[in-house]
Amino acid sequence: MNTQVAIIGGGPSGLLLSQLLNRAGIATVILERGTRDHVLSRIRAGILEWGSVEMMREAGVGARMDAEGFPHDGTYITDADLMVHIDFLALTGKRVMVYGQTEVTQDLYQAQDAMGTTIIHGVEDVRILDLDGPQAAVEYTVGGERKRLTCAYVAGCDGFHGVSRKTIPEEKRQAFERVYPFGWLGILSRTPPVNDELIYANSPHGFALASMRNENLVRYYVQVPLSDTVEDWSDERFWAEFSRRIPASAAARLVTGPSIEKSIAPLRSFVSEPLRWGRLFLVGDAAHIVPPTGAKGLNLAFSDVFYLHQALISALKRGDESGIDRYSEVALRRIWKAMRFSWQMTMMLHRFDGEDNFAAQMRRATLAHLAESETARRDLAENYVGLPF
Ligand code: FAS
Ligand code: PHB
Repeated sequence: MNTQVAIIGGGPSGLLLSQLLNRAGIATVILERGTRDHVLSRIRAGILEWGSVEMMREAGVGARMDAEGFPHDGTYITDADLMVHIDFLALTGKRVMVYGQTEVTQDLYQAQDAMGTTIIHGVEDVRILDLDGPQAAVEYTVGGERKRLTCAYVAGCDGFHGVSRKTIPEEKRQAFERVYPFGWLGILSRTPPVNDELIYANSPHGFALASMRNENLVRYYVQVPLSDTVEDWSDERFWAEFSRRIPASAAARLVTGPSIEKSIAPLRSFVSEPLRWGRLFLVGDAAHIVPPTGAKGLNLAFSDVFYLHQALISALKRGDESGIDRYSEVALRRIWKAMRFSWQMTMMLHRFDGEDNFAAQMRRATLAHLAESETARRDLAENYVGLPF
């Protein structure tokens, strides 16, 4: 089989890239390890930067997002009972959209089906070959049969545990990493949100985040030690811990209920350079991971897609390879700024086991400055809503 762009991974980055390329008349094949149900069962991101919103609309998949998503003009950063409102709209003229990654992925799959693009699920043992030849090749097994797909370019959209990054020789890759000594325990519950906007809560007991999916479905998180498992956390224990970490005024409004999903995600900052190796281009979590404190993971994947789809269209439609030659350098410039913001938000809002009283004071002083300085609030706001592409 032959195509123009082989896309490894049918998550949000692979799907959006395929959608944008096919709308430009470029043929793709997506090779996805999991079933569609498995991909859609994962509960992940909840916030879209406005640049991501505009990409969804440009890709022709913004209708349900615009109908069912919730534009948010701000968020709260709290320290015990100190509540600092970050007014995105007043400070930057931009807002964000509350619309879950599950819905984004669902919308993209639906649009891809409508276009009749080729998505092959259940692939195993993917190998990426001939990256320095006149055309690349991808070999894979599906239904017990070994297959070979030739293509002009390969997009590695297969996430942190995928095969694409490891296809680049280890001695040619440089990794940058920070692993945090805690995770986030997240729940979904069919209850009304405790607040109209998100609350990022710092407290002496640790971090909590009050997010949402709609007016009767919340997504709440608490920071937990890496040694904890979901089994250690009954709903009762979660609600008690969550309510003592958010401000008392919010806790007084908290409506609790049974969790319908509960999971623990580890936190890490990670970047692998370069993003290109011959005819292979790394995209999204295949190249980088951010702690979810800055709501950047999904948005950074879309940022890579923004640059790569334009570069591939130029190369394949006009023979202009300048975009693909600069993809790694240009995408990494924005990746590192989001990496910094996500790290800074994580350091500002989490308690580290064994930290001394000076560290706790630095956190409190940072939040106190945020409360008093419009400049500090504008810096946070412009990073949160998304820096320009
Ligand atoms: P994905 O990992 O989503 O997709 C990669 C796809 O490739 C998967 O479908 C996988 O099955 C497939 N694949 C893997 N190996 C393959 C192979 N060898 N062959 C074929 N296919 C293969 N971001 C936020 O902004 N906010 C959050 O709250 C948040 N929470 C998260 C919680 C968890 C537990 C995780 C893991 C991530 C979270 N993220 C969050 C980040 C997340 O949203 C990612 O940034 C986003 O899924 C990135 O999308 P992709 O790059 O498409 O990678
Ligand atoms: C979520 O709703 O899942 C969410 C929102 C904001 C974050 C992280 C996760 O920073």
